[in-house]
Amino acid sequence: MSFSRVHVAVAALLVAGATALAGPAQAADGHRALSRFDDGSFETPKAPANAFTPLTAGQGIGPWAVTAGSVDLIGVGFWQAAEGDQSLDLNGSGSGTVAQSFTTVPGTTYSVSYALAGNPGGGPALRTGRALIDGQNFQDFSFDVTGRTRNAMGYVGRQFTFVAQGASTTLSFTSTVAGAYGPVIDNVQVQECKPCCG
Ligand SMILES: [Ca+2]
Repeated sequence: MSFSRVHVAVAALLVAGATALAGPAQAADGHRALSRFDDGSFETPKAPANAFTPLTAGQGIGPWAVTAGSVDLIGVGFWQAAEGDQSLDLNGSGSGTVAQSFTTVPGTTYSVSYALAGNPGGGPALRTGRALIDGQNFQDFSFDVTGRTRNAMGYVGRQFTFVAQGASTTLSFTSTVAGAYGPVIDNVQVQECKPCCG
């Protein structure tokens, strides 16, 4: 009987010890786990085929949030996507902004790349916008839709780098053109630079 009790007590101590060992390892990380950058291709949720879902500030697009104005999530078949089926018009009824926060390692350099085009349906030829990191402007972009169609969007690649300041970084894309025809983005990728990138 007494042996059995000791045995149970030792087992309990071992479990407690294992928990204590696991605890400091997690705490030493210094921050709670945040999500990784995700769905830069705007594939979720699904917008209706051959149409689009209008979204306004306060609404989400999977891991993205619409943080200002309005945008349109473009469904499969409405126009060419750069990757997958869907893409994002940064203008809904007017200019809009989307943002996503994700885990970063402070002091580490990251590369952001994305595909850029413009809504060819109307409006001024030049579609302009900005990519921001933690609210700071990191890249102005523009796209001329002259000669472009829904079946020939003419996506171009854009890229920039940033050094993470904190354990979480917020990437935003905002339109700086008025009206309902905005810059179109797709295939946003964030990658840690090892050891450097261009
Ligand atoms: Ca896509």
